[in-house]
Amino acid sequence: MEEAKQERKKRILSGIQPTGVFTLGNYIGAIRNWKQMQEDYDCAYFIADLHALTVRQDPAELRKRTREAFALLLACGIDPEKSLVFIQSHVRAHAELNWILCCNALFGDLGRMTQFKDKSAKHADNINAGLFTYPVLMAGDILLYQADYVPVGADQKQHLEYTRDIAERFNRIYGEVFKIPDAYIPKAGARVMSLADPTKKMSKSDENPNGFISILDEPNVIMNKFKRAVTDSETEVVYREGKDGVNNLMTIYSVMTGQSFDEIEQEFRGHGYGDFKKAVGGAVADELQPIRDEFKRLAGEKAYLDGLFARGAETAERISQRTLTKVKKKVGLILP
Ligand code: ATP
Ligand code: LTN
Repeated sequence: MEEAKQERKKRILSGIQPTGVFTLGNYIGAIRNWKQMQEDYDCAYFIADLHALTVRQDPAELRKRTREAFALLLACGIDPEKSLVFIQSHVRAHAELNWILCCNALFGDLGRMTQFKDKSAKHADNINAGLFTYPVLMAGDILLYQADYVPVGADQKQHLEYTRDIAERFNRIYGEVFKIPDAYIPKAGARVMSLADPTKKMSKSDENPNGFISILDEPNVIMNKFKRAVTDSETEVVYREGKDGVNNLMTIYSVMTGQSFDEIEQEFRGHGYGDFKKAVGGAVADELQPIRDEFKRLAGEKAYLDGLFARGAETAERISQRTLTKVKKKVGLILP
């Protein structure tokens, strides 16, 4: 987020939780686009460690994963010379704005969020207040940076609509403070499905490792997971309603190769699923190879990463304080 470019370029902001090694779903639905957007937008990307606390975490493990997630972003091509990259909890304004927004967030609206319903069913022993107000913290993340676009997968669409609603309500009550952001959801790959159950979203917290490709999986592991991917009892590689497994593989292959579904159908006409799965696995393994190599290299660069944490925090602090100061004035808090 270079100051000089702020007038010309639209702002992008997005975050990812440090809840595990990123999956091919995170990569295709979000990070791959984040990388491409760096050229044309003023981008800010962060590790949402405060959001990760909504689910019980082992403290040492969370610290390790947060570091790892930051390095993974860099390995995926997020360039700290082009984009602002930071850790959410390093920037105080996120937690502060969260409180003020929470006092303007309605219980009924939050109870309707599908992610809250899904996660409370999954973690029935820990339905905490943070899980409930998760979308408010997320809205604050976005609004602090006055983002124009928020690139996310389809599962976050409802949270983006919520962000717009709470921003509009706040602006109506207190006067214009927040820019109203738009979700940026990719046309292809917004919802990559599990390889083990193509009716379910691919998720890094899935207990079955055959359901997801981790972006650090070795090529032979990737090939094996694709070989085992659930499809159907037909043999034709075509994109059609009801062929969830094949549709998912075609989507992945299309994003990896840039080919349309028609072109893919032609390429595999007369071949069985076996050849097709091999081709998808190969294309994914090739795309992920440089990421794995770069991640291994970064693992030895502790001081470099620490330096980036500090630099990112400082810039994010400066940008976020501008909005937070306006908000505090509007709601009637005395500035220190
Ligand atoms: P968890 O399993 O811990 O809930 P997650 O894999 O859903 O995590 P998040 O950190 O919640 O990952 O999401 C990071 C980004 O990746 C978000 O923009 C989200 O929309 C996107 N994303 C997550 N899963 C997929 C998927 N299967 N397909 C496409 N995009 C996805
Ligand atoms: N909830 C998001 C992570 C996230 C985020 C954000 C994404 C937290 N704050 C702000 C975009 C903008 C998720 O992917 N589960």
